[in-house]
Amino acid sequence: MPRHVADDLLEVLVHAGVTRIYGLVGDSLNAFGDAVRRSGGAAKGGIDWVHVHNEEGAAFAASAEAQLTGRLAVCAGGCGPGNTHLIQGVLDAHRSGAPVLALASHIPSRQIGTGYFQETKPEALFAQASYYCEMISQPSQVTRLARGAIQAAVGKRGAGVIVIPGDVLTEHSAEPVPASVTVTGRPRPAPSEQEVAELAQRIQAAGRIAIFGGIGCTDARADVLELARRLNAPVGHSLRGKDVLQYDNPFDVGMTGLLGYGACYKSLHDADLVLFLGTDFPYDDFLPVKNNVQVDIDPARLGRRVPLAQGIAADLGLTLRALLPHLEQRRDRSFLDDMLRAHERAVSHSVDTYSAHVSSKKPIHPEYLAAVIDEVADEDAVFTADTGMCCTWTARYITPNGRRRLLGSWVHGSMANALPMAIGAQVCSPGRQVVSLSGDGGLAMLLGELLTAKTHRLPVKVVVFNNSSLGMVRLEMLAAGDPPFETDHDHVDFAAIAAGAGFFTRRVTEPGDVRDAAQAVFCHDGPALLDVVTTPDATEVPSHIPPEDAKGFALSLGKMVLDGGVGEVANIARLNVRNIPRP
Ligand SMILES: Cc1ncc(C[n+]2csc(CCOP(=O)(O)OP(=O)(O)O)c2C)c(N)n1
Ligand SMILES: [Mg+2]
Repeated sequence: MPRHVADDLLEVLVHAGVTRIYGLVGDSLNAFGDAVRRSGGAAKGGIDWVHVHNEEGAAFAASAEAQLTGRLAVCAGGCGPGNTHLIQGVLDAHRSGAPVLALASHIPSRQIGTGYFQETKPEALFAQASYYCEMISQPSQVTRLARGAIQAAVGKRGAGVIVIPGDVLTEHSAEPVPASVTVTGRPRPAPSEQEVAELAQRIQAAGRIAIFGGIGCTDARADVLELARRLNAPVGHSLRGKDVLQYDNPFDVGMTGLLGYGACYKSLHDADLVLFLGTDFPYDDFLPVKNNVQVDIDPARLGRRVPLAQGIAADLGLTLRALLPHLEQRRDRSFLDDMLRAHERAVSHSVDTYSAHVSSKKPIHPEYLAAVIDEVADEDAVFTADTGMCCTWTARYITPNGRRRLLGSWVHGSMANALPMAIGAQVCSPGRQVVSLSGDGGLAMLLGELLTAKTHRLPVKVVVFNNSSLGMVRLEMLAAGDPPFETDHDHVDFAAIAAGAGFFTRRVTEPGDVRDAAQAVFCHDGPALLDVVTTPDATEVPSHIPPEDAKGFALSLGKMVLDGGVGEVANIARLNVRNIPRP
Protein backbone atom coordinates (compact mmCIF):
# COMPACT_ATOMS: atom_id res chain seq x y z
CA MET A 1 0.00 0.00 0.00
CA PRO A 2 1.56 3.35 -0.98
CA ARG A 3 2.11 5.85 1.78
CA HIS A 4 -0.10 8.96 1.96
CA VAL A 5 -0.02 12.34 3.66
CA ALA A 6 -2.77 10.98 5.97
CA ASP A 7 -0.23 8.41 7.23
CA ASP A 8 2.27 11.19 7.91
CA LEU A 9 -0.29 13.09 9.95
CA LEU A 10 -1.14 9.96 11.89
CA GLU A 11 2.54 9.30 12.57
CA VAL A 12 3.06 12.80 13.98
CA LEU A 13 0.14 12.19 16.33
CA VAL A 14 1.49 8.80 17.42
CA HIS A 15 4.88 10.38 18.13
CA ALA A 16 3.08 12.96 20.30
CA GLY A 17 1.53 10.14 22.38
CA VAL A 18 -1.98 10.31 20.89
CA THR A 19 -3.87 7.02 21.23
CA ARG A 20 -7.42 8.05 20.30
CA ILE A 21 -9.41 10.55 18.27
CA TYR A 22 -13.04 11.48 18.86
CA GLY A 23 -14.79 12.24 15.61
CA LEU A 24 -17.24 11.59 12.85
CA VAL A 25 -15.90 10.27 9.54
CA GLY A 26 -17.02 11.49 6.15
CA ASP A 27 -15.99 12.88 2.75
CA SER A 28 -12.88 15.03 3.11
CA LEU A 29 -11.83 13.20 6.29
CA ASN A 30 -12.09 9.68 4.85
CA ALA A 31 -8.44 9.30 3.84
CA PHE A 32 -7.41 10.09 7.39
CA GLY A 33 -10.07 7.73 8.77
CA ASP A 34 -8.59 5.01 6.59
CA ALA A 35 -5.09 5.72 7.93
CA VAL A 36 -6.47 5.35 11.45
CA ARG A 37 -8.13 2.04 10.47
CA ARG A 38 -4.88 0.74 8.99
CA SER A 39 -2.94 1.78 12.10
CA GLY A 40 -4.61 -1.16 13.88
CA GLY A 41 -5.74 0.88 16.89
CA ALA A 42 -3.95 1.84 20.10
CA ALA A 43 -3.35 -1.76 21.13
CA LYS A 44 -1.11 -2.17 18.08
CA GLY A 45 0.73 1.11 18.46
CA GLY A 46 -1.77 3.02 16.31
CA ILE A 47 -4.79 5.15 17.13
CA ASP A 48 -8.37 4.29 18.14
CA TRP A 49 -11.28 6.09 16.54
CA VAL A 50 -14.08 6.95 18.98
CA HIS A 51 -17.14 7.47 16.84
CA VAL A 52 -19.53 10.17 18.10
CA HIS A 53 -22.90 11.32 16.79
CA ASN A 54 -22.22 15.06 16.61
CA GLU A 55 -18.79 16.64 16.10
CA GLU A 56 -19.57 19.03 18.96
CA GLY A 57 -19.69 15.95 21.19
CA ALA A 58 -16.25 14.93 19.91
CA ALA A 59 -14.73 18.23 20.97
CA PHE A 60 -16.40 18.20 24.40
CA ALA A 61 -15.22 14.62 24.94
CA ALA A 62 -11.66 15.57 23.98
CA SER A 63 -11.86 18.57 26.29
CA ALA A 64 -12.91 16.42 29.25
CA GLU A 65 -10.14 13.94 28.52
CA ALA A 66 -7.55 16.72 28.31
CA GLN A 67 -8.79 18.30 31.55
CA LEU A 68 -8.73 15.00 33.43
CA THR A 69 -5.39 13.70 32.16
CA GLY A 70 -3.59 17.01 31.58
CA ARG A 71 -2.43 15.56 28.25
CA LEU A 72 -3.24 16.33 24.63
CA ALA A 73 -6.61 15.02 23.39
CA VAL A 74 -7.77 15.03 19.78
CA CYS A 75 -11.05 15.51 17.92
CA ALA A 76 -11.86 15.60 14.22
CA GLY A 77 -14.62 16.78 11.92
CA GLY A 78 -15.22 16.85 8.19
CA CYS A 79 -15.46 19.92 5.98
CA GLY A 80 -18.23 22.54 6.19
CA PRO A 81 -20.94 21.46 8.62
CA GLY A 82 -18.61 18.96 10.30
CA ASN A 83 -16.33 21.89 11.11
CA THR A 84 -19.11 24.18 12.24
CA HIS A 85 -20.46 21.51 14.60
CA LEU A 86 -16.96 20.93 15.94
CA ILE A 87 -16.25 24.55 16.68
CA GLN A 88 -18.58 24.93 19.66
CA GLY A 89 -16.72 22.28 21.66
CA VAL A 90 -13.31 23.44 20.44
CA LEU A 91 -14.00 26.99 21.56
CA ASP A 92 -15.21 25.65 24.88
CA ALA A 93 -12.04 23.57 25.31
CA HIS A 94 -9.88 26.50 24.32
CA ARG A 95 -11.47 28.85 26.83
CA SER A 96 -11.22 26.15 29.50
CA GLY A 97 -7.45 25.85 28.97
CA ALA A 98 -7.74 22.24 27.76
CA PRO A 99 -4.93 21.08 25.42
CA VAL A 100 -6.99 19.88 22.46
CA LEU A 101 -5.96 19.34 18.86
CA ALA A 102 -8.77 19.65 16.32
CA LEU A 103 -8.39 18.17 12.87
CA ALA A 104 -10.69 20.08 10.56
CA SER A 105 -10.73 18.65 7.07
CA HIS A 106 -11.53 20.94 4.16
CA ILE A 107 -13.04 20.90 0.65
CA PRO A 108 -10.79 19.97 -2.33
CA SER A 109 -7.97 22.49 -2.54
CA ARG A 110 -8.62 23.45 -6.16
CA GLN A 111 -12.19 24.46 -5.21
CA ILE A 112 -11.24 26.80 -2.35
CA GLY A 113 -12.63 30.27 -2.98
CA THR A 114 -15.24 29.22 -5.54
CA GLY A 115 -18.26 29.00 -3.27
CA TYR A 116 -18.07 25.21 -3.57
CA PHE A 117 -20.45 22.74 -1.87
CA GLN A 118 -19.91 22.88 1.94
CA GLU A 119 -17.28 25.58 1.63
CA THR A 120 -16.32 27.59 4.71
CA LYS A 121 -13.14 29.43 5.64
CA PRO A 122 -12.00 27.22 8.53
CA GLU A 123 -8.89 29.27 9.38
CA ALA A 124 -11.16 32.26 9.98
CA LEU A 125 -13.82 30.20 11.78
CA PHE A 126 -11.38 28.60 14.22
CA ALA A 127 -9.17 31.67 14.68
CA GLN A 128 -10.98 32.79 17.83
CA ALA A 129 -11.18 29.24 19.11
CA SER A 130 -7.48 28.40 19.12
CA TYR A 131 -3.89 29.49 19.71
CA TYR A 132 -2.85 28.05 16.37
CA CYS A 133 -4.85 27.44 13.23
CA GLU A 134 -3.11 26.78 9.92
CA MET A 135 -4.01 25.11 6.65
CA ILE A 136 -1.81 22.40 5.18
CA SER A 137 -1.97 23.12 1.46
CA GLN A 138 0.82 20.82 0.31
CA PRO A 139 2.37 17.56 1.60
CA SER A 140 5.71 18.95 2.69
CA GLN A 141 3.97 21.12 5.32
CA VAL A 142 2.22 18.36 7.22
CA THR A 143 4.86 17.39 9.75
CA ARG A 144 5.86 20.85 10.88
CA LEU A 145 2.38 22.35 10.92
CA ALA A 146 0.90 19.40 12.81
CA ARG A 147 3.72 19.65 15.36
CA GLY A 148 3.13 23.39 15.58
CA ALA A 149 -0.54 22.87 16.41
CA ILE A 150 0.25 20.20 19.00
CA GLN A 151 2.97 22.27 20.60
CA ALA A 152 0.69 25.32 20.78
CA ALA A 153 -2.09 23.25 22.40
CA VAL A 154 0.05 21.58 25.06
CA GLY A 155 2.38 24.53 25.63
CA LYS A 156 -0.21 27.28 25.85
CA ARG A 157 -3.05 25.13 27.20
CA GLY A 158 -5.81 25.57 24.67
CA ALA A 159 -6.79 24.46 21.20
CA GLY A 160 -4.58 23.96 18.16
CA VAL A 161 -6.31 23.43 14.81
CA ILE A 162 -5.04 21.82 11.62
CA VAL A 163 -7.09 22.49 8.50
CA ILE A 164 -6.39 20.03 5.70
CA PRO A 165 -8.17 19.60 2.36
CA GLY A 166 -9.24 16.03 1.64
CA ASP A 167 -7.16 15.82 -1.55
CA VAL A 168 -3.96 16.79 0.28
CA LEU A 169 -4.56 13.90 2.70
CA THR A 170 -4.60 11.46 -0.23
CA GLU A 171 -1.38 12.67 -1.85
CA HIS A 172 1.57 10.33 -1.89
CA SER A 173 4.29 10.69 0.66
CA ALA A 174 7.75 9.31 0.10
CA GLU A 175 9.34 9.21 3.53
CA PRO A 176 8.33 8.12 7.03
CA VAL A 177 8.14 11.05 9.46
CA PRO A 178 11.20 11.52 11.70
CA ALA A 179 10.36 11.34 15.41
CA SER A 180 10.50 14.59 17.38
CA VAL A 181 9.73 15.12 21.06
CA THR A 182 6.63 17.00 22.19
CA VAL A 183 7.55 19.47 24.91
CA THR A 184 4.84 19.35 27.56
CA GLY A 185 6.51 21.57 30.19
CA ARG A 186 5.34 25.15 30.54
CA PRO A 187 7.34 28.21 31.46
CA ARG A 188 7.10 28.94 35.20
CA PRO A 189 7.89 32.63 35.64
CA ALA A 190 9.18 33.58 39.07
CA PRO A 191 8.33 36.93 40.72
CA SER A 192 11.14 39.43 41.26
CA GLU A 193 12.47 40.06 44.78
CA GLN A 194 11.06 43.59 44.67
CA GLU A 195 7.59 42.34 43.79
CA VAL A 196 7.65 39.87 46.67
CA ALA A 197 8.98 42.51 49.09
CA GLU A 198 6.24 44.96 48.05
CA LEU A 199 3.55 42.33 48.54
CA ALA A 200 4.96 41.41 51.96
CA GLN A 201 4.83 45.09 52.92
CA ARG A 202 1.22 45.48 51.80
CA ILE A 203 0.26 42.42 53.80
CA GLN A 204 2.05 43.70 56.90
CA ALA A 205 0.30 47.05 56.60
CA ALA A 206 -3.17 45.50 56.26
CA GLY A 207 -5.49 44.55 59.09
CA ARG A 208 -8.13 42.18 57.78
CA ILE A 209 -7.02 40.07 54.81
CA ALA A 210 -9.14 37.76 52.66
CA ILE A 211 -8.10 35.35 49.92
CA PHE A 212 -10.11 34.59 46.78
CA GLY A 213 -8.81 31.66 44.71
CA GLY A 214 -9.59 29.95 41.43
CA ILE A 215 -8.54 27.03 39.27
CA GLY A 216 -5.05 28.57 39.05
CA CYS A 217 -4.50 27.38 42.65
CA THR A 218 -4.44 23.74 41.49
CA ASP A 219 -0.68 23.24 41.81
CA ALA A 220 -0.33 25.61 44.76
CA ARG A 221 -3.14 24.46 47.08
CA ALA A 222 -0.80 23.69 50.00
CA ASP A 223 0.88 27.11 49.66
CA VAL A 224 -2.47 28.94 49.52
CA LEU A 225 -3.65 27.17 52.68
CA GLU A 226 -0.33 27.92 54.41
CA LEU A 227 -0.73 31.59 53.47
CA ALA A 228 -4.26 31.57 54.91
CA ARG A 229 -2.97 29.93 58.10
CA ARG A 230 -0.13 32.44 58.45
CA LEU A 231 -2.49 35.42 57.92
CA ASN A 232 -5.63 34.01 59.57
CA ALA A 233 -7.38 34.84 56.32
CA PRO A 234 -10.75 33.48 55.19
CA VAL A 235 -10.57 31.75 51.77
CA GLY A 236 -13.36 32.10 49.22
CA HIS A 237 -13.37 30.54 45.79
CA SER A 238 -14.85 30.65 42.31
CA LEU A 239 -16.82 27.70 40.91
CA ARG A 240 -13.74 26.44 39.06
CA GLY A 241 -11.72 26.84 42.25
CA LYS A 242 -14.19 24.77 44.29
CA ASP A 243 -12.62 21.48 43.20
CA VAL A 244 -9.26 22.69 44.46
CA LEU A 245 -9.94 24.86 47.49
CA GLN A 246 -13.06 23.74 49.31
CA TYR A 247 -12.13 20.34 50.75
CA ASP A 248 -10.26 19.99 54.07
CA ASN A 249 -10.00 23.74 54.26
CA PRO A 250 -10.38 25.24 57.77
CA PHE A 251 -10.54 28.73 56.23
CA ASP A 252 -13.35 28.05 53.73
CA VAL A 253 -16.04 30.71 53.45
CA GLY A 254 -17.74 29.45 50.29
CA MET A 255 -18.32 30.97 46.91
CA THR A 256 -19.30 34.34 45.55
CA GLY A 257 -21.24 35.15 42.38
CA LEU A 258 -24.73 34.27 41.21
CA LEU A 259 -24.28 30.68 42.35
CA GLY A 260 -22.60 31.83 45.53
CA TYR A 261 -23.30 30.86 49.13
CA GLY A 262 -21.93 31.43 52.59
CA ALA A 263 -19.70 34.29 53.71
CA CYS A 264 -17.42 34.69 50.70
CA TYR A 265 -19.04 37.91 49.53
CA LYS A 266 -18.92 39.36 53.05
CA SER A 267 -15.30 38.31 53.62
CA LEU A 268 -14.12 39.97 50.41
CA HIS A 269 -16.01 43.18 51.14
CA ASP A 270 -15.14 43.44 54.85
CA ALA A 271 -11.42 42.85 54.28
CA ASP A 272 -8.86 45.66 54.11
CA LEU A 273 -6.82 43.74 51.53
CA VAL A 274 -7.97 40.99 49.17
CA LEU A 275 -5.54 38.58 47.53
CA PHE A 276 -6.83 37.25 44.19
CA LEU A 277 -4.90 34.07 43.50
CA GLY A 278 -5.09 32.18 40.20
CA THR A 279 -8.58 33.37 39.35
CA ASP A 280 -10.18 35.16 36.45
CA PHE A 281 -13.66 35.14 38.02
CA PRO A 282 -15.67 37.28 35.60
CA TYR A 283 -18.61 38.66 37.62
CA ASP A 284 -17.07 41.90 38.86
CA ASP A 285 -20.37 43.02 40.47
CA PHE A 286 -19.61 40.53 43.22
CA LEU A 287 -16.02 41.69 43.79
CA PRO A 288 -14.57 44.46 45.96
CA VAL A 289 -13.14 47.51 44.21
CA LYS A 290 -10.43 48.67 46.60
CA ASN A 291 -7.09 47.40 47.83
CA ASN A 292 -6.81 44.30 45.72
CA VAL A 293 -3.70 42.32 44.83
CA GLN A 294 -3.69 39.72 42.09
CA VAL A 295 -1.23 36.96 41.25
CA ASP A 296 -1.66 35.16 37.94
CA ILE A 297 0.65 33.42 35.50
CA ASP A 298 -0.98 35.30 32.61
CA PRO A 299 -0.23 39.04 32.64
CA ALA A 300 -3.26 39.70 30.41
CA ARG A 301 -5.57 38.69 33.26
CA LEU A 302 -4.18 41.19 35.76
CA GLY A 303 -6.58 43.96 36.66
CA ARG A 304 -9.23 43.13 34.11
CA ARG A 305 -11.90 42.31 36.73
CA VAL A 306 -11.01 44.62 39.61
CA PRO A 307 -8.71 47.63 40.02
CA LEU A 308 -5.40 46.55 41.53
CA ALA A 309 -3.04 48.05 44.07
CA GLN A 310 -0.49 45.47 42.92
CA GLY A 311 -0.36 42.71 40.31
CA ILE A 312 2.24 39.99 39.88
CA ALA A 313 2.53 38.01 36.64
CA ALA A 314 4.17 34.85 37.90
CA ASP A 315 3.68 31.25 38.87
CA LEU A 316 1.50 31.21 41.99
CA GLY A 317 3.37 28.46 43.83
CA LEU A 318 6.75 30.12 43.24
CA THR A 319 5.32 33.47 44.36
CA LEU A 320 3.81 32.14 47.57
CA ARG A 321 6.89 30.13 48.47
CA ALA A 322 9.01 33.27 48.03
CA LEU A 323 6.52 35.32 50.07
CA LEU A 324 5.91 33.03 53.04
CA PRO A 325 9.37 33.44 54.64
CA HIS A 326 8.65 37.20 54.88
CA LEU A 327 5.44 36.66 56.86
CA GLU A 328 5.06 35.99 60.55
CA GLN A 329 2.25 33.98 62.06
CA ARG A 330 -0.55 36.38 62.93
CA ARG A 331 -2.05 36.02 66.39
CA ASP A 332 -5.30 37.92 65.86
CA ARG A 333 -7.93 35.52 64.50
CA SER A 334 -10.93 37.78 65.09
CA PHE A 335 -11.68 38.52 61.41
CA LEU A 336 -11.25 34.88 60.39
CA ASP A 337 -13.40 33.62 63.26
CA ASP A 338 -16.12 36.20 62.56
CA MET A 339 -16.21 35.12 58.92
CA LEU A 340 -16.22 31.39 59.76
CA ARG A 341 -19.15 31.99 62.12
CA ALA A 342 -20.99 34.10 59.53
CA HIS A 343 -20.40 31.34 57.00
CA GLU A 344 -21.67 28.67 59.35
CA ARG A 345 -24.78 30.73 60.14
CA ALA A 346 -25.50 31.34 56.46
CA VAL A 347 -25.17 27.74 55.38
CA SER A 348 -26.79 26.14 58.45
CA HIS A 349 -29.85 28.32 58.05
CA SER A 350 -30.21 27.22 54.46
CA VAL A 351 -29.69 23.56 55.25
CA ASP A 352 -32.47 23.69 57.82
CA THR A 353 -34.73 25.23 55.22
CA TYR A 354 -33.66 22.63 52.78
CA SER A 355 -34.01 19.51 54.92
CA ALA A 356 -37.27 20.62 56.50
CA HIS A 357 -39.01 20.99 53.19
CA VAL A 358 -37.54 19.58 50.07
CA SER A 359 -36.90 15.91 50.84
CA SER A 360 -40.61 15.14 50.69
CA LYS A 361 -41.88 17.77 48.23
CA LYS A 362 -43.50 16.89 44.93
CA PRO A 363 -42.59 17.53 42.18
CA ILE A 364 -39.19 16.53 43.50
CA HIS A 365 -36.89 19.40 44.41
CA PRO A 366 -33.64 19.36 42.44
CA GLU A 367 -31.70 20.22 45.61
CA TYR A 368 -32.85 16.97 47.12
CA LEU A 369 -31.87 14.97 44.05
CA ALA A 370 -28.42 16.62 44.00
CA ALA A 371 -27.90 15.90 47.71
CA VAL A 372 -28.78 12.22 47.20
CA ILE A 373 -26.43 11.98 44.21
CA ASP A 374 -23.66 13.49 46.34
CA GLU A 375 -24.25 10.75 48.92
CA VAL A 376 -24.46 7.75 46.65
CA ALA A 377 -21.70 8.68 44.18
CA ASP A 378 -18.20 7.26 44.57
CA GLU A 379 -15.53 9.09 46.52
CA ASP A 380 -13.47 9.43 43.35
CA ALA A 381 -16.30 10.01 40.88
CA VAL A 382 -16.00 12.46 37.99
CA PHE A 383 -19.03 14.76 37.73
CA THR A 384 -19.84 16.68 34.58
CA ALA A 385 -22.47 19.39 34.94
CA ASP A 386 -24.68 20.89 32.26
CA THR A 387 -24.90 24.64 31.88
CA GLY A 388 -28.13 25.77 33.51
CA MET A 389 -29.41 25.03 36.99
CA CYS A 390 -27.23 21.90 37.16
CA CYS A 391 -24.29 24.25 37.70
CA THR A 392 -26.03 25.57 40.79
CA TRP A 393 -26.79 22.12 42.14
CA THR A 394 -23.22 21.03 41.49
CA ALA A 395 -21.79 24.15 43.11
CA ARG A 396 -23.88 23.74 46.22
CA TYR A 397 -24.39 20.01 46.71
CA ILE A 398 -21.57 18.01 45.13
CA THR A 399 -18.85 17.75 47.75
CA PRO A 400 -15.28 17.78 46.48
CA ASN A 401 -12.70 15.81 48.45
CA GLY A 402 -9.51 16.07 46.44
CA ARG A 403 -10.26 12.84 44.60
CA ARG A 404 -13.52 13.73 42.90
CA ARG A 405 -13.45 15.98 39.85
CA LEU A 406 -16.05 18.49 38.68
CA LEU A 407 -16.06 19.38 34.99
CA GLY A 408 -18.35 21.81 33.23
CA SER A 409 -18.53 24.51 30.63
CA TRP A 410 -17.49 26.95 33.35
CA VAL A 411 -16.08 29.64 31.06
CA HIS A 412 -18.00 29.47 27.79
CA GLY A 413 -21.27 28.40 29.42
CA SER A 414 -22.46 26.14 26.65
CA MET A 415 -25.51 23.94 27.10
CA ALA A 416 -25.36 20.19 26.42
CA ASN A 417 -21.76 19.81 27.57
CA ALA A 418 -22.34 17.30 30.37
CA LEU A 419 -23.07 14.09 28.44
CA PRO A 420 -20.28 14.38 25.85
CA MET A 421 -17.83 15.44 28.58
CA ALA A 422 -18.88 12.38 30.57
CA ILE A 423 -18.17 10.27 27.50
CA GLY A 424 -14.62 11.63 27.19
CA ALA A 425 -14.07 11.24 30.93
CA GLN A 426 -15.26 7.64 30.85
CA VAL A 427 -13.24 6.71 27.75
CA CYS A 428 -10.00 7.88 29.38
CA SER A 429 -10.76 6.49 32.86
CA PRO A 430 -12.53 3.17 32.34
CA GLY A 431 -12.70 2.02 35.96
CA ARG A 432 -13.95 5.30 37.38
CA GLN A 433 -17.55 6.29 38.05
CA VAL A 434 -18.56 9.14 35.74
CA VAL A 435 -21.79 11.02 36.44
CA SER A 436 -23.41 13.40 33.97
CA LEU A 437 -25.65 15.91 35.74
CA SER A 438 -27.83 16.77 32.75
CA GLY A 439 -30.61 19.29 32.29
CA ASP A 440 -33.53 18.08 30.21
CA GLY A 441 -32.80 20.93 27.77
CA GLY A 442 -29.11 20.09 27.66
CA LEU A 443 -29.70 16.39 27.15
CA ALA A 444 -32.23 17.06 24.39
CA MET A 445 -29.69 19.25 22.59
CA LEU A 446 -27.11 16.46 22.13
CA LEU A 447 -29.40 13.50 22.70
CA GLY A 448 -27.61 11.44 20.05
CA GLU A 449 -24.61 11.14 22.33
CA LEU A 450 -26.61 8.56 24.32
CA LEU A 451 -25.97 6.36 21.30
CA THR A 452 -22.25 7.10 21.55
CA ALA A 453 -22.20 5.89 25.16
CA LYS A 454 -24.10 2.77 24.17
CA THR A 455 -21.98 2.08 21.05
CA HIS A 456 -18.78 2.11 23.09
CA ARG A 457 -20.39 0.39 26.11
CA LEU A 458 -19.39 3.26 28.37
CA PRO A 459 -20.91 2.84 31.84
CA VAL A 460 -21.70 6.55 32.26
CA LYS A 461 -24.41 7.45 34.75
CA VAL A 462 -26.68 10.13 33.32
CA VAL A 463 -28.86 11.92 35.89
CA VAL A 464 -31.57 14.04 34.24
CA PHE A 465 -32.98 16.98 36.18
CA ASN A 466 -36.19 16.74 34.19
CA ASN A 467 -38.09 19.95 34.95
CA SER A 468 -39.71 20.29 31.49
CA SER A 469 -38.19 23.72 31.35
CA LEU A 470 -35.19 25.79 30.39
CA GLY A 471 -35.08 26.38 34.10
CA MET A 472 -32.23 28.84 34.36
CA VAL A 473 -33.69 31.05 31.65
CA ARG A 474 -37.07 30.84 33.35
CA LEU A 475 -35.41 32.12 36.48
CA GLU A 476 -33.67 34.93 34.59
CA MET A 477 -37.05 36.07 33.29
CA LEU A 478 -38.59 35.93 36.74
CA ALA A 479 -35.63 37.87 38.13
CA ALA A 480 -36.22 40.55 35.52
CA GLY A 481 -39.86 40.75 36.57
CA ASP A 482 -41.11 39.18 33.32
CA PRO A 483 -43.33 36.13 33.00
CA PRO A 484 -41.51 33.05 31.63
CA PHE A 485 -41.70 33.00 27.81
CA GLU A 486 -40.99 29.93 25.65
CA THR A 487 -39.15 28.20 28.44
CA ASP A 488 -41.52 25.39 29.33
CA HIS A 489 -42.56 22.35 27.35
CA ASP A 490 -44.53 19.12 27.62
CA HIS A 491 -43.22 16.29 29.79
CA VAL A 492 -40.69 14.03 28.10
CA ASP A 493 -39.97 10.52 29.29
CA PHE A 494 -36.18 10.47 28.93
CA ALA A 495 -36.03 7.06 30.58
CA ALA A 496 -38.09 5.63 27.73
CA ILE A 497 -35.90 7.33 25.13
CA ALA A 498 -32.71 6.06 26.78
CA ALA A 499 -34.16 2.57 27.12
CA GLY A 500 -34.73 2.66 23.39
CA ALA A 501 -31.04 3.46 22.98
CA GLY A 502 -30.12 0.44 25.11
CA PHE A 503 -29.59 2.12 28.48
CA PHE A 504 -30.55 0.69 31.85
CA THR A 505 -33.04 3.26 33.17
CA ARG A 506 -35.11 4.36 36.12
CA ARG A 507 -37.75 7.11 36.05
CA VAL A 508 -38.71 8.70 39.34
CA THR A 509 -41.64 10.92 40.20
CA GLU A 510 -41.91 10.30 43.97
CA PRO A 511 -39.32 11.80 46.34
CA GLY A 512 -39.31 8.61 48.40
CA ASP A 513 -38.02 6.64 45.39
CA VAL A 514 -35.04 8.86 44.55
CA ARG A 515 -32.42 7.12 46.69
CA ASP A 516 -33.20 3.52 45.67
CA ALA A 517 -33.42 4.44 42.01
CA ALA A 518 -30.12 6.36 42.18
CA GLN A 519 -28.45 3.38 43.81
CA ALA A 520 -29.82 0.99 41.18
CA VAL A 521 -28.57 3.20 38.37
CA PHE A 522 -25.17 3.77 39.96
CA CYS A 523 -24.66 0.04 40.63
CA HIS A 524 -25.44 -0.94 37.05
CA ASP A 525 -22.27 -1.83 35.19
CA GLY A 526 -23.27 -0.41 31.80
CA PRO A 527 -24.68 2.87 30.49
CA ALA A 528 -27.51 3.91 32.82
CA LEU A 529 -29.87 6.86 33.10
CA LEU A 530 -31.84 8.20 36.04
CA ASP A 531 -34.73 10.40 34.88
CA VAL A 532 -36.10 12.42 37.78
CA VAL A 533 -39.13 14.66 37.33
CA THR A 534 -38.19 17.81 39.22
CA THR A 535 -39.94 21.09 39.83
CA PRO A 536 -39.03 24.01 37.58
CA ASP A 537 -39.80 26.35 40.46
CA ALA A 538 -36.68 25.70 42.49
CA THR A 539 -35.04 29.01 43.18
CA GLU A 540 -31.37 29.65 42.97
CA VAL A 541 -30.64 32.50 45.32
CA PRO A 542 -27.21 34.07 45.41
CA SER A 543 -25.62 35.02 48.71
CA HIS A 544 -25.80 38.64 47.59
CA ILE A 545 -28.55 40.02 45.34
CA PRO A 546 -28.10 43.40 43.64
CA PRO A 547 -31.09 45.60 44.56
CA GLU A 548 -32.46 45.78 40.99
CA ASP A 549 -32.54 41.97 40.73
CA ALA A 550 -34.10 41.65 44.17
CA LYS A 551 -36.94 43.85 42.99
CA GLY A 552 -37.52 41.56 40.03
CA PHE A 553 -37.50 38.51 42.25
CA ALA A 554 -39.91 40.12 44.65
CA LEU A 555 -42.27 41.14 41.88
CA SER A 556 -42.32 37.74 40.29
CA LEU A 557 -42.23 35.37 43.15
CA GLY A 558 -43.86 37.36 45.91
CA LYS A 559 -41.71 35.70 48.50
CA MET A 560 -38.51 33.80 48.47
CA VAL A 561 -36.11 31.94 50.65
CA LEU A 562 -33.01 34.04 51.03
CA ASP A 563 -30.50 31.22 50.72
CA GLY A 564 -30.52 28.06 48.67
CA GLY A 565 -29.58 24.84 50.42
CA VAL A 566 -25.95 23.91 50.41
CA GLY A 567 -25.79 20.25 51.43
CA GLU A 568 -22.59 18.90 52.95
CA VAL A 569 -21.01 22.35 52.95
CA ALA A 570 -22.87 23.01 56.20
CA ASN A 571 -21.13 20.11 57.94
CA ILE A 572 -17.74 21.43 56.87
CA ALA A 573 -18.68 24.92 58.08
CA ARG A 574 -19.84 23.56 61.45
CA LEU A 575 -16.64 21.59 61.83
CA ASN A 576 -14.53 24.66 61.07
CA VAL A 577 -16.42 26.71 63.66
CA ARG A 578 -16.08 23.92 66.22
CA ASN A 579 -12.34 23.93 65.57
CA ILE A 580 -11.91 27.65 66.32
CA PRO A 581 -9.36 27.64 69.17
CA ARG A 582 -10.76 28.71 72.57
CA PRO A 583 -9.03 31.81 73.95
C1 LIG B 1 -25.97 26.45 23.39
C2 LIG B 1 -26.68 27.36 24.36
N1 LIG B 1 -27.88 27.85 24.06
C3 LIG B 1 -28.56 28.64 24.95
C4 LIG B 1 -27.99 28.95 26.15
C5 LIG B 1 -28.74 29.83 27.17
N2 LIG B 1 -29.15 28.95 28.31
C6 LIG B 1 -28.43 28.86 29.43
S1 LIG B 1 -29.06 27.77 30.53
C7 LIG B 1 -30.35 27.41 29.51
C8 LIG B 1 -31.43 26.45 29.93
C9 LIG B 1 -30.93 25.08 30.23
O1 LIG B 1 -32.03 24.23 30.38
P1 LIG B 1 -31.87 22.79 30.97
O2 LIG B 1 -30.76 22.07 30.34
O3 LIG B 1 -33.20 22.12 30.94
O4 LIG B 1 -31.41 23.05 32.48
P2 LIG B 1 -32.23 23.69 33.70
O5 LIG B 1 -31.75 25.09 33.84
O6 LIG B 1 -33.68 23.58 33.41
O7 LIG B 1 -31.85 22.85 34.88
C10 LIG B 1 -30.28 28.16 28.32
C11 LIG B 1 -31.28 28.13 27.23
C12 LIG B 1 -26.70 28.42 26.41
N3 LIG B 1 -26.05 28.69 27.54
N4 LIG B 1 -26.09 27.61 25.51
MG1 LIG C 1 -34.59 21.93 32.40
